[in-house]
Amino acid sequence: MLDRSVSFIIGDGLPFNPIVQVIPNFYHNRKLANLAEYRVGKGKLMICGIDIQNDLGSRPAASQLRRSLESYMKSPAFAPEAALEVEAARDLLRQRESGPHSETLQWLAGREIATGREASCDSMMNDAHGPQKGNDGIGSTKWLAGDDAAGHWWQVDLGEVYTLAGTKVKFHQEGNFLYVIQVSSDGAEWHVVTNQTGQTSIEQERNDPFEATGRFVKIVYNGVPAGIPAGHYAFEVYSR
Ligand SMILES: [Ca+2]
Repeated sequence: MLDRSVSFIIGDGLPFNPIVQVIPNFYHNRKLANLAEYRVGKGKLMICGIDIQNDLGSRPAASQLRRSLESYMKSPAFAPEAALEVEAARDLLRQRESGPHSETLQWLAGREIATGREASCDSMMNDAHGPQKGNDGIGSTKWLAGDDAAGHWWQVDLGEVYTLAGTKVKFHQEGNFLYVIQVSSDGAEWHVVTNQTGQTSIEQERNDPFEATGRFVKIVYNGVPAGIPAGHYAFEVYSR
């Protein structure tokens, strides 16, 4: 459900007691909520950043959440304690349209365009862990570099130039992988769109939203945990 959600930044000075709080990453420590309730004037407001509108037939959890929320809001139990001024409530809802500021994961709802495309790399452990395993759409297969040196890269050719919204990588294990994501239109001139060389996360999956146009997308593993080769199960690229 959270893949199809947006988070609201609850600004300083506003009451913060959300029903669903989102824990941001280490570097963007902000108060985020996916679900929160407020009194606004004489009314009551439920703010939901999770998609409980679309494709409910194939998303039973979202469908159930909607039903539960609706029944909760009709019940006397729906009595928000925290109050918001009308203007503050408006600002909160406006964020959704303001793009990058809202740490939105909306881009993940875009089209995934890298699976099955031609992949290459500068190093691989063996044929069973070749570059194509990194974007074959199969969760159990992985690309692995041939050794545990830093600096190995993997890239995908999307076939044509796209407007890109972000990437999602699932490393072959948890660990503090340091990486840079680069984009190129011609495979020769590269632009850095995401720089994660200073981060401390050990999460196995990382989402990196960015705005760029390009045909080739490359991940360079600038740092790997001791004794662990670069590599990933999946590298996804999303277009707008
Ligand atoms: Ca795979």
